[in-house]
Amino acid sequence: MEKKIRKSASDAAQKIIEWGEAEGLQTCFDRAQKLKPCPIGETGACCKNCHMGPCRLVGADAEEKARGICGATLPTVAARNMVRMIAAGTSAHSDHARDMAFTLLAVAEGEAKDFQIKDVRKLYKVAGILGIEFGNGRPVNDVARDVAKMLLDDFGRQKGFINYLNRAPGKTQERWKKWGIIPRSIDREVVETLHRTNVGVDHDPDHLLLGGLRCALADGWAGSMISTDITDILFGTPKPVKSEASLGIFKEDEVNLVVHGHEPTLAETIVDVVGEPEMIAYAKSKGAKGINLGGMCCTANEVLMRHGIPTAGGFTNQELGIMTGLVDAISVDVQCIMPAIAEMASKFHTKVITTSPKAMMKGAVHIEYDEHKSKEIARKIVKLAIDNYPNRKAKGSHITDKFPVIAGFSDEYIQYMQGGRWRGSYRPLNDAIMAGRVRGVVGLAGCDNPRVPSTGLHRYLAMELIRNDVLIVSTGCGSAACGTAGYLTPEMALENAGPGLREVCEAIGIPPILHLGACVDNSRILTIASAMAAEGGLSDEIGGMPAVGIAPEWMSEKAIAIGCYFAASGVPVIFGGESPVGASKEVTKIMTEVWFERFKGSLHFEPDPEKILALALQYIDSARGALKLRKYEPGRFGTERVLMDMAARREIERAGGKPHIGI
Ligand code: NFS
Repeated sequence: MEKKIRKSASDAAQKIIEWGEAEGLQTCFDRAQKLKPCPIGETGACCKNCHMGPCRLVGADAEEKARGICGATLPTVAARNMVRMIAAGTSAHSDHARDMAFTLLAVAEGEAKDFQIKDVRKLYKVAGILGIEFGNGRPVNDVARDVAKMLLDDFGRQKGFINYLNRAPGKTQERWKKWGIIPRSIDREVVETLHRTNVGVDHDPDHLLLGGLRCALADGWAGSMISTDITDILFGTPKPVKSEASLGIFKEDEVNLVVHGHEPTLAETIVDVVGEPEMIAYAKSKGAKGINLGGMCCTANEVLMRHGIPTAGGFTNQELGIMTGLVDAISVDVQCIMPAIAEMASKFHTKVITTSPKAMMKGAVHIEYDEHKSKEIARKIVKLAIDNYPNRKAKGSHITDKFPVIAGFSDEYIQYMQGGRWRGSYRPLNDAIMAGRVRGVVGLAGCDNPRVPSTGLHRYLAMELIRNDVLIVSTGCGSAACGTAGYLTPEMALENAGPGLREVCEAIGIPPILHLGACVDNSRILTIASAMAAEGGLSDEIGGMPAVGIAPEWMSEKAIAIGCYFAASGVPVIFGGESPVGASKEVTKIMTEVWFERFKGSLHFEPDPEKILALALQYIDSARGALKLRKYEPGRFGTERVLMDMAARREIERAGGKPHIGI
């Protein structure tokens, strides 16, 4: 009998996938099976930057001997491919940030009447960082206008450096200065990176990659950080909230509207509008009991973090959500929206609504968003979903299981939890790391991917890391993967964390996996790492901390930009899957060994999840050794107990926790 291979580690997702197979519906999982990656392009050996090619630099001694028609070597081609990904990823996060800055400006100038500054404290914090006058009777909107304008300078400045440079520890900045990678502004770095990869410009792989790091730093310390800060200012800095995660969040007797994509502004307004009595009455007039709002991907993370709106999951769940037959409308903005959803929606009653002037889709209804009339547009979208409710057909794979989730951790709240409003700090966490109660910290981030049993690598690593007393901070679809597995609860610490980590989680009152938000909120990790460096007792720069970044199922160019800004900031980063530059030994060496020497950070690609775990722990332990911290000893703290009994282990394996790679 043919062995059935799981396509998703989530039971809910797997059920829908199997239902879809029986119905003859094609999803990304089927396409991933049929469409094998081109082995030349997959490893970075294909150059199509001009039309003399595409040139494929292959062969046993390709590293030394292969040449493109212009004479480009394999390391040059691989490095160019890599930095193009960085530029594309940076442009995505940062263009999102640009819109946030324009929204803040519109609010400050009284032109976006549906929004107010919700978090004045955060506004003042940012104003303080930027050296903008605040308090003493200065109107809040004046401060907000100056903040917006100053942050907008980070996009087009020609000379100088980004505003937030000084938020990084001094030693980290010195490394950037030494290697010439302090970013001037976002647009300039993206343009220069693309220029350098044009035919006949920059040919030195190391130099190309340094340019890429400069661009990536503009993504992390400008684009993404700006987005996080302005979103907090406008909509509130997250505090822990309770919610749910699963494809089972949709309700049979209510209008189900999904917000999907990355930008929070319209979604925030939709959160307001679905609560309006007239809207609820309108939904009831169509036979529904109410309106149920859910999220997907990072727009979901934004409204989950601030309002506890449930999430249906990450990237690979989007078609599956429609296949429940319960989604009346899905409103999308930008990024990570599969073109496939329009086709899938056409087989159900679901309406797909595009809202960004930058992103349209055949088969979708376009209702263009404009922050100047946000509520009017949000009401149109909600009404469209309500009007579509009576068109629901019986067809669909209804799922009912769902998991509780605690989300909403920010740097500010984590500090608060470690000492209250006036004495918030990272002292308790730093002390716990120094003592070996907490072995280290891992940022578990990045996409979920249909080329592996989707979300399975996140689950496996999350479980194994906390068992090994490693505290996890998670973002993006990494968080969604943990949430839809039921891992984002404090009980996880009690049931599965190593004894030291469990003690610390109980003392501080945090779960062992902290959901920090969307992918742009990886910038929160930079802020936290800088604060931990300033707190003392560990490393005095980000580099050298017992900390690692892992993106086991990455697929987006944005993930590459994130991985590179962490590497340049001093964090060893491990990505899953085949290396997109694996064809070149030289480029691989630069990104691992050379970057580590210069920045104490690196970027590895490792398809085997057990090796990812081993490498992460090795980095953490060697950082502990270099810092002369107490040697980590498993089980030294807390009461001796069996960390995971056989039943728990079987449960994880059944859920795809120990996945086989490839399908
Ligand atoms: Ni990040 Fe968030 Fe998810 Fe990957 Fe896409 S939604 S921005 S890119 S797929 S984690």
